[in-house]
Amino acid sequence: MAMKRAFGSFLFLFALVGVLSVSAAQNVVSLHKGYTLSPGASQGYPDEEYELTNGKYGTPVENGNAEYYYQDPEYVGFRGNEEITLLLDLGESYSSLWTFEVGYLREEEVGIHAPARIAFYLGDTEEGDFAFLGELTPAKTAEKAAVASLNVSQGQTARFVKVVITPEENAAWTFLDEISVLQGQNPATVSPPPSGEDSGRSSVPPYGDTSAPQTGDSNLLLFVLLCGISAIGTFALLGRRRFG
Ligand SMILES: [Ca+2]
Repeated sequence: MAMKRAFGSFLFLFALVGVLSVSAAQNVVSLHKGYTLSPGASQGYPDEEYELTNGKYGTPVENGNAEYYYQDPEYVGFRGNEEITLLLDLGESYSSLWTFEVGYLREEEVGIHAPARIAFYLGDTEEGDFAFLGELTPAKTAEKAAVASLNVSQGQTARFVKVVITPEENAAWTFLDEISVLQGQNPATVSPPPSGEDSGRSSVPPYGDTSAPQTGDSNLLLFVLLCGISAIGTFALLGRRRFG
């Protein structure tokens, strides 16, 4: 019996450590950092107090019988199809940067289109050279609000991140709600939690074609395995309490 208890406790602790290390695998280093936008946001849908790095995402706003995301002031709107450049200053140089994300809206009934392309560049100084990191073609998912993620195959080091967003040719508007740079362990070797703590949004990958390799199904397998071990450990402990 004592052996069984010890085994149950071991499994529980093992699973707990696994789950904790998964959630601590990546850290959002862009949170509340400053940036410049060129061109600036539209006056009707302005960027107040660095909304694109505040960790918050837009949610639907009720309007009569309909719900529209674009009416949430969390969105920053850009009119027309002019290229948008965001230059993010992380404040200091960070290493082990693995994931680069842009939250965007696709609400075509009101003229808001998903970006045609999103490209990322890294630099050490604001005025210096920027090296091309990768490019995404955001997918037209069923969900209106989505996050395009670039996972790179080598951890990067940089202080400045330049994000160039190319609107669709016929887009009247482009709406963005968050730009994130994540630091930590290679997400290809550690499973992400099922949903982000900050976003409250599904992490179903919205990405289409990308020049950087994507992570494989092994992440999901690892996560399911950890959940299974956690369940077994919990049941073992419960059994111990009930019958021990
Ligand atoms: Ca935001």
